Formats: sequence, structure tokens, C-alpha cells
Amino acid sequence: MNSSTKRSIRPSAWIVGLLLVVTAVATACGTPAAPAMEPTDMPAATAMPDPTATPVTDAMPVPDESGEGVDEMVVVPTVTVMDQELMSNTVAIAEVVSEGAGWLVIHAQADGRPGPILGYTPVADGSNANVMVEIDPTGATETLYAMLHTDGGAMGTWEFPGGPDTPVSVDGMVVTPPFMVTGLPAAAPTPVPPITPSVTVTDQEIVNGTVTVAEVVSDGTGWMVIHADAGGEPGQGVGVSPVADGVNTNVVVEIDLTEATETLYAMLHTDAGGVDTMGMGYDPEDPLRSEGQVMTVPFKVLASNEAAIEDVTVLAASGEAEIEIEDFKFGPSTLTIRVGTTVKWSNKDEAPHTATSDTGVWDSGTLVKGDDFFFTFNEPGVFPYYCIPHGAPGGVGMSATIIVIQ
Ligand SMILES: [Cu+2]
Repeated sequence: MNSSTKRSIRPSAWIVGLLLVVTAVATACGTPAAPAMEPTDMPAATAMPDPTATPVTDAMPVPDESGEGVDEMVVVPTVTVMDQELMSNTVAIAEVVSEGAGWLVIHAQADGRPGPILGYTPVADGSNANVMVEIDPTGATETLYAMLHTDGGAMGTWEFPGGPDTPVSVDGMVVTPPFMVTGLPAAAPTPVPPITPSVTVTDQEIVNGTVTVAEVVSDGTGWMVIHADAGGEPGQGVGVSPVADGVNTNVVVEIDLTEATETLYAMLHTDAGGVDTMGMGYDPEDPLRSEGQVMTVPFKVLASNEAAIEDVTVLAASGEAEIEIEDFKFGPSTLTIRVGTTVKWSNKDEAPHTATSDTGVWDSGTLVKGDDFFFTFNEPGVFPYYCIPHGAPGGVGMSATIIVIQ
């Protein structure tokens, strides 16, 4: 439906453009001279003042101000556009020279380059003056790009992206001059829906002792508090991070691994403490965001690698988890287990390896192919380790991490 809306707009913009040109021609050269008044005669407009200068044909003698007389047969695609004020959501392109039928496409700017398409209109073979393009003003940026595309497939049908109506390049450069527009609709006032606080969080691994809350929408400054599970309900807080007024994405909260549980709760609190609390002055008395909305979202701590070996109950209250040493890697590279779990390392490589704690908690010694090593984790925490021949403490080379939670 989107494209049909655009299509219904386009011809009218096109006609407006033609009318402007025709009027300009008529006023420029008095009344009777204007020959035929056909759109295809537009290129002749520049030559008008000299009545003998019939379009095309011989080159030399006619003093052509534009100096293009010689090249007349070779169409070099160009787009000429001035900075301008946006009027009626329409931009005007002073001249478009197209080799064959084409499209003039207006792009917003993104990352300093042409970004999303805001509007487009067909252009004819040859020179098109004062091409008007209606654009979607909501996506408009101060800098826009006027890009020339071919009309390569069905004539008059916009087939891009994925179709044949591709950008036109000259000497390897896409013909897409930037220009500035003023008078953009003020971005802010239009959409100011009332902020509805929300918390979006997914099941996840614990990474470096942190969890990440995908999105927190807070009405005023607040706190994202992670709570441990206490019999199916949020229990004690195990981590907190400030959130700003509005939308916060990827809020990282460091959590106390010794108190973390398999199910955690992400809870949005207000910052009722007044002015100076955004440092880390979370007050447990700060009330919950409420007003009927669910501001407490449970999520699960996952075993950290899909490659976690089958039939091993990672996160079991006790039991055994296995780490395979293969291709000079520990797999999974991060393993999350519960206190009391025994981890078994198995070397599947021809090369000898070790599993050696960064902090001296354990050291397997050399494991040749087929050797296993077992260690039981009775304390919660984060335990980085490495292989002595192929790695080093601090995550260098062949190394991995075990996270132990309650
Ligand atoms: Cu090794």
C-alpha cells in the first residue's frame, strides 16, 4: 500500500515540474517563439536566446555559453541540486541529465552517506529541469542525496532494491550529490507519546559477572535492580544499575554471583532519592514502578554455550559438567554451573594441554589425548583458566571461564 500511495503522488509532482519548466521557457523567450512546447524540447531552453541555434547538429560556430555544444551527442549523467528549503514535503532538483529513462531518488543521510530512500520520481532521457520529488519528511535529514537510478526493468515501475533500477555511476562514482534542506518538520514535537515504563529482558548467559537487560523504558530516572529467586518470587537484590529517563538499551548490571539464582528478576524501580543519586545511591526503599504495569520480568541464566555437552545438566544443583578440549579450544569456553558441580575436562586433541586456574585454584597438569581431569567447584565465583603450553592467564590464547552460581 505504501508504494501505491507514492505512485499516486508521483505523476502530479512530475506534472508540476513540467509546468514550471514550461512557464519558465515561456517567460524567458517572449511569447510566440516557443516552438512546440514539448517536454522533449527542454534541452533547447538554454539555447533559446539565439534563434539560429537549433538544437543538436553542428557544433563549432555557435557561441555556447555552457560550452557543451561539442558534447551534445554524449550524454553524461549528472544531477544538479541546490540547498533549499523544504516546501510541501517536496524537494526541487535543478537539473537531472539521464542517459535513457531513469529515476531521481532522494535519500536521507546515514553515517555520512546516502541512507534510507525518502522519495523518487521518474526522469526522462536527456535533460530534465526542475525535477520535483515528494519525500517522506519524517525520515528527512538536514543533508539529503539526489541519486540518479536507471529505469532498467519495466518502464515506469520502480524496481529497487533487488531489481534492475540500480544507481547510475560515472567513472565509478554514483551520481548522488548531497544538498542541504531547511524547514524540516521539527523532529521532537511530533511524536511524544507518554512514556510507558517497560522492561524487556531475555534468558541469557552470565558474561563477565554481568547480565544485560535488553531495554528499560523508565518514566524519570530509575534503577534496574536484579533480584534473585526466592521460592518463585523476587528475593534479595543481587545487582543494580541506574537507568535514565526514557529508553535505555542494553543495560548491563553487574551481579553478585554468590547470590545469583538460575531464575533472576529484572525489576524497574523509581529513583525517588531526589537529585544526587545517580551515582550508586540506590535506596532499597525506592518504590517499584507500578501503576498497574508489570515492571518485574523473570529471566533465566543459561548455560553459556549451545555446545554444552548433551546429557550434562548444567546448572544442576550438583552433578557433572564436561568440557571438551579439542582443536586447541575449551568447549564450552564459558560454562555456568551451580555450586557443587564437578567439571570434567577431556582432552580429545593429539596435542597435550592443561586446564590451569588463573588464580591457582586448580591445575590439571599435562593431559594427553584421552586423559580426563575432574574438579569440583564448592565456591561461587568466576574462574578463568588457561592451557599452559597454549595460553596464559587473563584470557590469553587458549583459555576459558567457569562461572559458579549458588
Ligand atoms: Cu593447550
